[in-house]
Amino acid sequence: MSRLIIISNRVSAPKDSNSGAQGGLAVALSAALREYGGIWFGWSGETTDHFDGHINFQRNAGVTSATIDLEEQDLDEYYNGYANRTLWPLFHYRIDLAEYERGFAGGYQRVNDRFADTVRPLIEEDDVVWIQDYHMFPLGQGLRKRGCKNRMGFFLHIPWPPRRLLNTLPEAAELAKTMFAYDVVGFHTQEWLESFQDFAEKDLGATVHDDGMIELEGRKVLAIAAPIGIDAKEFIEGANSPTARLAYRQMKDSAVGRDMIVGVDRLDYSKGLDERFLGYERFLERHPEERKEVFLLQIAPPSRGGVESYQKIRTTLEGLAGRINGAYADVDWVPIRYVNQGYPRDQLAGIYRAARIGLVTPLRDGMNLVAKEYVAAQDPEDPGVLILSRFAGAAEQLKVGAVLINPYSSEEMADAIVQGLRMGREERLKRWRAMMDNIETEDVIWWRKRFTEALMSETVGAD
Ligand code: GDG
Repeated sequence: MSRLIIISNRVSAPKDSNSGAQGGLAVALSAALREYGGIWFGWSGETTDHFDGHINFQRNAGVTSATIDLEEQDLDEYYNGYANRTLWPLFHYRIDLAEYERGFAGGYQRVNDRFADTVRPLIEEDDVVWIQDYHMFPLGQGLRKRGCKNRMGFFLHIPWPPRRLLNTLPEAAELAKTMFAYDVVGFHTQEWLESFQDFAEKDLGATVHDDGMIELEGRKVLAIAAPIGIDAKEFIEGANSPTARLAYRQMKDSAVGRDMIVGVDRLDYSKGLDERFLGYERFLERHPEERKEVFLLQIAPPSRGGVESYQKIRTTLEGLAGRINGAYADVDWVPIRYVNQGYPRDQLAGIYRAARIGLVTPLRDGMNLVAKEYVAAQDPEDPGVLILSRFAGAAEQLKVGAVLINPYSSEEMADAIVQGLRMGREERLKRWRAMMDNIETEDVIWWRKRFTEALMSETVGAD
């Protein structure tokens, strides 16, 4: 069996999986590496004065990781620059926040070349290479230039934006062309896949075939939609663990009979946090009878503090939370508990379970795993209600049971909160069951199998 070489910006070793704010990748990919063997390659998170290509190998819980240090300038231009000030906002439809600087583009290419140079010698003839996310678009091309003939796949964890937005990026065409170095490219949803097909066809002149193959200048890539899931079994177990039970009990006690609404998000403008606060404010304003009957717990561990727009969102949210609490709080009640720190996974599961409503309202999100985790953590006898943005990738799968809303409309959000609070047990059960069917079937194992099987199938392969 082929080994798997996974490459991503950061390597999340399994020992880290129970602490702090975690991206959605760690659990899924460690499991894949345990099954196939191989290496997880990426940036160590450390800087060095002078990049020398030194690789640090480690083995934890059955997973081998190989990491390199990068220079300060790399971080400024590649990570804080092109990845998080150019691509992240653009791919989340925020061209108002996207910064187009040649220095960022240059640094991004340089770091991808550094990755290619250092990982190339680790790749053996039969290995299958699977590259993750927007930090690494050109890496496949870099490896091909260095003679790598292996099967190579790429998975994008964020949306692929509509072509009219993508075309604001000066090097849009070059970036999109890098996708043709791969044998398989994957997106979470049909919508992101179609946006890529559209760009490939209209802007690159590629041909989109009915079987999912896209052909450009003699290169064929299979483009698929493969929505990522959660490790449902593990999460349900976690939600029943002693830690989760304790967290549940403590939340219930501190709620003193009030209904809790919960939001859990990295502090990121794509997650629609200000809009969420505004929607909740509208709810309080329109429904005086509900005040003091509910409260909103927003957990938002800070992320990407080195980027200005992230510092700004923090200030905005503090202002909004202060304003709303100032306007409505009483001696025995605070409408918003706004917390800027992360919690261990099991504790989070208990908190999800204690919430009558899960409020997941991104303005745009590749998938959104919190929506799935909230559902999986619920009490099967008395589940809560998921209110979900129609612009989250997860809406494609969870529309069967979630209350879908447009997060830009505070009125829709306010109405949905009332609907959630008043929803009877029978309807909650029906909706929850429908979502659980999907979450349990299309879980993270299903996702990685769907991708790796496509990558290893006979119909694809390097020429
Ligand atoms: C990207 C895409 C896509 C959050 N706070 C705490 C904590 N978290 C965990 C959640 C969840 C994860 O972080 C966040 O995953 P999301 O999917 O919601 O969002 P991104 O980080 O933006 O991830 C996204 C994902 O990649 C996977 O492809 O779904 O669309 O943007 O698992 O639970 N975890 C702990 N404590 C916290 O306080 N332990």
